[in-house]
Amino acid sequence: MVALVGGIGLQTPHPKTEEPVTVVELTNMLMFMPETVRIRAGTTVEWRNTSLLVHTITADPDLATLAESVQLPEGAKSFNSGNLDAKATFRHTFDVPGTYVYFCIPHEGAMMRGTVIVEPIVQ
Ligand SMILES: [Cu+2]
Repeated sequence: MVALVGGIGLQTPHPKTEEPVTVVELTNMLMFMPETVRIRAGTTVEWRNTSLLVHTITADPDLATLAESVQLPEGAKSFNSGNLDAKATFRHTFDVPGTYVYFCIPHEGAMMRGTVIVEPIVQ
């Protein structure tokens, strides 16, 4: 026999966010999960450090040792989260369409990289 505990749970209402947010996790495996996300221009990616390690989200060629660690569409500004401790989050809104490759400064040698593909807004 299965005992049901708690009865009817209260549903937490969905907060109405002004824009959709795409979540990427920073993992103990030195990977961004998912490694590639596809979003619409003008929307935001939120990175969550669910690992015990310090990571960064870095799309700045000046901070990279390897040229292939960063790719920015023409006209897009570079960005860098700085050190993200365990449980910390970082958000970036992507306005310029194109393909962004970013990396993690402490784990650049381990090729900890992610890709954001930003689709143009279609009317
Ligand atoms: Cu890292």
